[in-house]
Amino acid sequence: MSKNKNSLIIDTTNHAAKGGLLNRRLFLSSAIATTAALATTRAAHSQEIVGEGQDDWTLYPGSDALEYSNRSRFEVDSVKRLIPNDSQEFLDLRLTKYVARTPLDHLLGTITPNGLHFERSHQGIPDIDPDKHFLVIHGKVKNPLKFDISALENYPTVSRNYYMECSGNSAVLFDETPTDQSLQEIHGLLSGSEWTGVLLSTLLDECGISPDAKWIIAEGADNGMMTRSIPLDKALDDAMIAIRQNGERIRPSQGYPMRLLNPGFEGNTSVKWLRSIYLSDRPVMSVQETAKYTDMMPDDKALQFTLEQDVKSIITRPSSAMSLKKKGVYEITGLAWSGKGKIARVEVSVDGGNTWADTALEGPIHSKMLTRFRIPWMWEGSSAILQSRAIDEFGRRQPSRKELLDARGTNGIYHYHAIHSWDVAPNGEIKHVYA
Ligand SMILES: Nc1nc2c(c(=O)[nH]1)N[C@H]1C(S)=C(S)[C@@H](COP(=O)(O)O)O[C@H]1N2
Ligand SMILES: [Mo]
Repeated sequence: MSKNKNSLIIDTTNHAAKGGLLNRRLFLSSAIATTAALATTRAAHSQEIVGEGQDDWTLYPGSDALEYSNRSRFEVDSVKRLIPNDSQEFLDLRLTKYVARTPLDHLLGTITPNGLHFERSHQGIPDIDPDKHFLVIHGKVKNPLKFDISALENYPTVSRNYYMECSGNSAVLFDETPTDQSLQEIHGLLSGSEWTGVLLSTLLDECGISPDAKWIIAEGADNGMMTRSIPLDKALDDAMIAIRQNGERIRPSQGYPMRLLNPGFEGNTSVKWLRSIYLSDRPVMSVQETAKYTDMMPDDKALQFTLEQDVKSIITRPSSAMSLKKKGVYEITGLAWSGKGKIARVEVSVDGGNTWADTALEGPIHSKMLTRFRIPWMWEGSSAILQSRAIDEFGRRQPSRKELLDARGTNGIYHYHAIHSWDVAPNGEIKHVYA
């Protein structure tokens, strides 16, 4: 047995990269669980926990069951942030001013609780009676059909884990000066769920697709009638009409009673409160795919229909929402995702990108879903720059900020997916920087 328990950490064979990054398997081994240094960041000894000064909840009977249960009243910090936008553009377009962001720093695992799913509803959330709502599939089909919610539930359903990300997520990072916004404000237009519904291919099969159909045009039943054109290939691949999210009926803010879900595509294409799918030989060129949601290039031309999202990752802990109180071993953890498929690898650097170490990925790894990565880090109390970079199963690698801006310039606002940097100061404070 080891004479000095700390030797395990200090032993250079366990160092995976410069700056104190340790082998990703260390947390899994029982050896590290007994390591003294860990006590600095892990729970105190159990006798101290059961000690005096605690209210004794065993003395009184608890409250009774509810028909629909709530989370603990102490969970006040884990809330969406409503970030108002009062700009003239928003007023002119009658856009609702709030964009609600997921508290990524409060979450572990990969599923976002329904009440914390990020939310963007351009013209507000309609109050739809499911008995009066239906979906029509028409246009270039042999057999136009109409489906209400109970008809949909009679088809074979699938349940799959997918992330959803607004293409405007992280857009503030196109700015020249680094923002002082938090993790939630910068990256919170991102969530992950188990979605249950009917594959669109099943319904299209029933309608019979005309040979000259190339696009589907999806329309919502909200005040703005959100309309997007999606290539037929996607509709026949993994697009689904989602009716449930994490087991319960999707919520009004997520498109109750049914929404289109295009896994791995920019969030805007997943039309909520879906009421019509029209098959066409061409895209409809709606405002959402001409004036909006196009990628401005440095030469002032714009790329259109850049629907599939790229590979991306972010460190959620430690992050701007906290500061490191003392030296010791911390777990660096975060999320990685790719609009094309599965995450193959995530690396972390704590020295500003000079050296990188492989992280442990938590399985099962789902295609087009958030994947959690983690790696232990021995923080010695000096300044550090924390970064993560993801690679997907097709070898697509997350670019540096410089690589992204060299290719795309700074005229755009969508699809920012470069490596993100957190600066850790010697006093333990954490803020966003460009590195
Ligand atoms: N009908 C309709 N669908 C919509 C929207 C909308 O305003 N109306 N917003 C879109 C945008 S911009 C995004 S990012 C996603 C957000 O989905 P969520 O609110 O469920 O997170 O829905 C998309 N679908
Ligand atoms: Mo969006």
